[in-house]
Amino acid sequence: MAVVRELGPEVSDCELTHLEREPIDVSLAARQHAAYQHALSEAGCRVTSLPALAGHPDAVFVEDTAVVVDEVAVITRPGAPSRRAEAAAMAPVLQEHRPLRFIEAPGTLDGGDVLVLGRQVYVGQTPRTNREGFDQLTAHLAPFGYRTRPVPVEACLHLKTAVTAVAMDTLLVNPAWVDLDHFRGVDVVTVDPTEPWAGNALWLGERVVYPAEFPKTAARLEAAGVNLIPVDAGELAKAEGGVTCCSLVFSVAQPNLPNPTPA
Ligand code: CIR
Repeated sequence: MAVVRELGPEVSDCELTHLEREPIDVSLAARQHAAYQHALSEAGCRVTSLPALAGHPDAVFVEDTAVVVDEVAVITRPGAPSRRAEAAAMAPVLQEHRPLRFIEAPGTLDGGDVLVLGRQVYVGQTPRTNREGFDQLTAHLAPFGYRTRPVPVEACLHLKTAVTAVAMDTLLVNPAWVDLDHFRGVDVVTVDPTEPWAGNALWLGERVVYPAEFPKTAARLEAAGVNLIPVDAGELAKAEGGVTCCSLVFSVAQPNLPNPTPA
């Protein structure tokens, strides 16, 4: 299942940390977001689309509001105060699928800083995610056998701006923004050095949703056997959002199928 949220006209007033503000073409961004949802469906996701959240310019970036694993959903407390209400709005949606846990003050944590690879959880140390947030996440996930590891991040917003999974045992990494030593024992594809923003890919099992804006890194991924679904993601990239940021993806039980007719 993939939960997304429609974007509203206020997206132009988004938080920005590393980029200069550029005008966002809201109607183009909405068309690209619709194509992104189509790509999620093509990859096998059932897409639940929530309405835009008025007064919250960054609410389209639902990834930051929760960390969902098979056993539990941890509702975050985003590092940007302007984004805190987005997490509260996600809680009732996820409550239908998982028991909930919460990051509480003074902890802060953005979902974009949390990379789950099997039972190993890498957590970015960024201005959005503090030590208390890391410790609370660790306490919520440890009972289910997850190990957390803090990872310093340089020069970009979130851990997953710099590193994401593209297969069960393969990471896509920009080594200029995160130290490869943290990922020893895992296969790594590095981004093309001329495409520093290319480290954010959305792994959905057999397919990987990936921005069309990074052809050189896409060629590296394809050479490594990764099956890409390209999407145009340029408009929301101006808001520092990538392809993982716009969805929360998790497994749900198959709906009950009718009993087979006895022979
Ligand atoms: C922000 O600064 O919070 C938004 N403009 C971008 C959030 C992107 N989310 C993500 O990388 N998970």
